[in-house]
Amino acid sequence: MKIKNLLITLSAGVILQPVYAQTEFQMVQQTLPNPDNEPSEVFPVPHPRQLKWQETEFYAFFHYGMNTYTGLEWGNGDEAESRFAPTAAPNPRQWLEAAKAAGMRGGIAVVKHHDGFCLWPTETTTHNCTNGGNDFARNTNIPRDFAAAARELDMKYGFYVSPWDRNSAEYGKDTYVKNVFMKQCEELAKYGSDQFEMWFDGANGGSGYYGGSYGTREIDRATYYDVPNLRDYVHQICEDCVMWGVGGEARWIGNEEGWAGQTNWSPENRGIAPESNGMYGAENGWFWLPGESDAKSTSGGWFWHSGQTYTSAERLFQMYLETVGRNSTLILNIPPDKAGVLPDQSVQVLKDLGTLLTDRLGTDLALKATASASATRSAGQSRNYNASNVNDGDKDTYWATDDFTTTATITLTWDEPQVVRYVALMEHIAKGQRVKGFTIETSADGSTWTRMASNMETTTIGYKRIIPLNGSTSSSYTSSGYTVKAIRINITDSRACPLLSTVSVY
Ligand code: FUL
Repeated sequence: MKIKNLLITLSAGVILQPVYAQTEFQMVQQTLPNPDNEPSEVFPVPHPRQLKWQETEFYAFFHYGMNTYTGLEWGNGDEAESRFAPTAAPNPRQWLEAAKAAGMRGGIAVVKHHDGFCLWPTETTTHNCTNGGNDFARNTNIPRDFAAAARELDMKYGFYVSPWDRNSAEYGKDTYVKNVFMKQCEELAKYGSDQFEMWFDGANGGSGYYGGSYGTREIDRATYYDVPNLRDYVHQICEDCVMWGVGGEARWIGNEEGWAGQTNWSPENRGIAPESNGMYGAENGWFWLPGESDAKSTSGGWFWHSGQTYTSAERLFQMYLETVGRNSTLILNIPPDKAGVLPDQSVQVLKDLGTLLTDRLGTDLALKATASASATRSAGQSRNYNASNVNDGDKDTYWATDDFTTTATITLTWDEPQVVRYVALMEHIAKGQRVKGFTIETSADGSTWTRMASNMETTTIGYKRIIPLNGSTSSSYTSSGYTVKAIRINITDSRACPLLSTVSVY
């Protein structure tokens, strides 16, 4: 009986007729709890913005600013604004074009280094380019021009803004964070809501000019920059912008030589809060804190210096294998010179690198192979987990095994023998990083197998792992390669059922 009917009946004072209990039927649509039989997540998992960020893989770092003109690496903060005097209008489009030719998908421009000099007309300080030494300086606006060029070239972009400010009189006080640093980040965020990364260096050497009161100012990096609010502040404007380093959404790989650990987990525990550095990550880490490797392509520092020499394309290719090929991103520094352009030698090296990448990792032979697996997860209503998902050219489909099946093999077979040198594997990391051990074998006849690269640590995969089949990242390209009919990947250990989105062969 409905309560309402009962009340009416009682309030009438008389029961006129028997009231029968009403049974109310409700249509319940029965849904299976997991109609697609999707594997559960293994935590921690990436935030969607971290996933998009990871796909940028390889991008440029452009250290340009006051130091380009003073020859320093860490300006003291007392440099007169007039010393910033480009000999031509700085040309971020030229920087990004060269980066694109190298196979990079984006770039980060340094717009404020530790000396506090800002390369945009900021309201937070007079120590900026509008007070520079000539008209080229006064008309400089790197965030504006860099963002515009990136969009034109279909590249991702972001900015390096140094938290440490050796020029500001406020540095070390709360007022600096509130009125200077946060505001600078906000100004920069407004140059484009489509930014992919903001770079917050952890360096704080203490000493500086600090508005004329030379001295040392220590801060507690874990709390001083009010990182939780900073993150919210920027994400309100730039939803997909990963806050690097001090920002706590991606970690420094722990060296500046361009290599990550062969075993490299994206889960990590906070080290020196709120950042964490590490070549290897932590299998049971609490946070998704993927690694980024920052490396130089020139001798002598991050900024341009006369007489600098250029790292060879071959060595840069090795760095690529040891970073992007080891579940890290690579941010490669290319410093613009006093004219605000990349020198010809830099442009040439980048072009050569692009050619190496295209020649060696540009044609995926797996796309014409047939994939099979020793175990395959049962399909759901609208998706399957077949082996063929690893070579269908679709990053969102993946091969999986049933829950609790943590070892399995996946085999690619060709009708005709292929000459191969590299295998690249990708996990479907949206559901967590899982694989802990694997081996790769090749077969010339489809029945006898030879283990490849057995000298390498074939442990983690993560977003991407590239294995040179000859076991060497430094002389990975052997002109003869290996002639094979089939390649077999054995997953030997995994935190939960393995999910592979892609197997590529080059
Ligand atoms: C370091 C800084 O101190 C260097 O000057 C440079 O910007 C590098 C990328 O990060 O920690």
